[in-house]
Amino acid sequence: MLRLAHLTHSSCFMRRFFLLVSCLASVGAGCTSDTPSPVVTTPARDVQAPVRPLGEDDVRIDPQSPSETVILRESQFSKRGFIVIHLDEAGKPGKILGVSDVQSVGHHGETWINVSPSLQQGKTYFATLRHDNGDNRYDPTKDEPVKQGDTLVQIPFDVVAVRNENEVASPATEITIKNFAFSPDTVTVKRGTPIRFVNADTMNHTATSDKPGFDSGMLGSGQSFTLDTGTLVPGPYPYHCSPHPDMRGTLIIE
Ligand SMILES: [Cu+2]
Repeated sequence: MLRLAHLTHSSCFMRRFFLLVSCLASVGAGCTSDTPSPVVTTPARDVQAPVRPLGEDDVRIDPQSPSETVILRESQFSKRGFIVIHLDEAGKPGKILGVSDVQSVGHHGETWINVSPSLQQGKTYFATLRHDNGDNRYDPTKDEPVKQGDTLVQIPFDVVAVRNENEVASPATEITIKNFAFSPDTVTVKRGTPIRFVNADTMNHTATSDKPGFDSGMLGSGQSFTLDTGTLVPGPYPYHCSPHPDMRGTLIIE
């Protein structure tokens, strides 16, 4: 009897203890001691970092891959302006590597900015903003740097490994060469997705980009060539077969 009473008391104490813990765990969720709320366990992987709200003049940039193109996730302008990409110099925006086209007022989705020299893995860069003086041309002596209060808007970003896990995991996309044609003749892939050209014809063919980009070399019947698109700047790549220039296709790297 005594032992049972002790147990009951003890489990009551434990219940209160867990209630307290669950209250502490859900601070901000409106838990009070009067209304015990169910304990909800959220797997850590589902917890997402809070997204910084976009300011009225602002850009959002994910970590970038080493390449000649900075891909901004989104941006916003209260006046027409430019996005400027800088080298990091002692923790501040330094030498300019690239400038966007003039950006209209309002919100913009993905924006690409070519930079030179290209982004290097392990380095930090900055994006800053300028408001255009009205001539639609970037001129650092005339276009005012954008500030928030007294502080310059400057967004740092890192350059990380060439590919993330998802890109490594993505299977090769296959393009078949048959009856003097590329099939499918237009393919869009994320940069980093391998493209495999398979010559299923009896003739020799190539897959050769019109502008500098890629060239399979001559592929005999049954041979294949795998293109590493991680080395290509995003954009459209019209291509052809060298011996049969009427054979045409387009590869679009996102
Ligand atoms: Cu051909």
